[in-house]
Amino acid sequence: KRSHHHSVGIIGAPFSKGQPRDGVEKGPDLIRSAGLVEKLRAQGCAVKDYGNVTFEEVANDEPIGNVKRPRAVGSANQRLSAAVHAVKNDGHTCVMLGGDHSLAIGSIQGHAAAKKDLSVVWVDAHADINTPLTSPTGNIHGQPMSYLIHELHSKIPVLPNFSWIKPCVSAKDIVYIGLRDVDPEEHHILTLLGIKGYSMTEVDRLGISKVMEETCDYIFSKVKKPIHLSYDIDALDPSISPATGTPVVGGLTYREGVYITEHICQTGMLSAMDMVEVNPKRGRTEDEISSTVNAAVDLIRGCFGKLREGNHPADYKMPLP
Ligand code: B3U
Ligand code: MN
Ligand code: MN
Repeated sequence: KRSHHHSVGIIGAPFSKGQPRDGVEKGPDLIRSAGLVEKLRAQGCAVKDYGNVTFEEVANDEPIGNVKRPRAVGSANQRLSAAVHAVKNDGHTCVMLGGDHSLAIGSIQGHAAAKKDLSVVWVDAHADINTPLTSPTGNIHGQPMSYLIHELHSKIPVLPNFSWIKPCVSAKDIVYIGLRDVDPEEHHILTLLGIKGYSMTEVDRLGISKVMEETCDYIFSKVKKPIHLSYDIDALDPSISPATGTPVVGGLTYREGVYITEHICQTGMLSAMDMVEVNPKRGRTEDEISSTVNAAVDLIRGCFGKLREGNHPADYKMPLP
């Protein structure tokens, strides 16, 4: 199915305080500089770029327990949530360019405010489901799912600037793909809540086409809910996307990564997506940076109808001799 008209709204979120490494706030402008908007238009999308969200400076953001920079993360996500909500109300599929993965809190919250009952496909080396009390690092980019899941609500302590967050996703509506670095506490949560996931072992066993077929059978088993695709660039193998904060060996190939986006596109149910954790300061060479950024662009293009055979008009006329 081609020539489907996608209407895309892009929001940049140049924010890095969900984790300790500088540079990830450069993600949105770098991904734009690689020609994202032009390339989406060239493949037939209508695109509106809403620019970057601006974030409040937060002074005296002392840790709460071991949770680092809670006030800045809470405030940034509240603004992002409003921006995503507005893009959805304008009728677009929302693309949020991060920034670190703590931004999924605001992105999913804003999406859920506009569309009741989402499913979430989380493509990542990590599960990002630590609670503030289980987190080994205190970095909120390793925790966003915990704030969003109904079933974990009673386990989440009150944090400053987090009181606006309302759990909006059910454990049964989540699928993980690409997992290969999961903390023991996270593994316990995933098992306890029966959350569906395909680690890299399952990707190897089944192949990515079967993983995607099963993923969609699972999320669409009752009703066809809108999909929130949260794509952490570290899901891909570091040989393709080395410029990221926490690379983990043994990741998705470029082709597996793109196949996920093509399959999600084919469902017709993609409603919002995140592309996060692109960090140019973590690339050791220009090639490492461009490989990572170009992969991010190609994954977004795959979500909006880019075909590897080329997007060709259906009415081509052969020249006659
Ligand atoms: N699970 C660890 C490590 C981590 C999570 N996400 C990333 N790293 N990128 C944590 O900090 O919660
Ligand atoms: Mn992540
Ligand atoms: Mn990750």
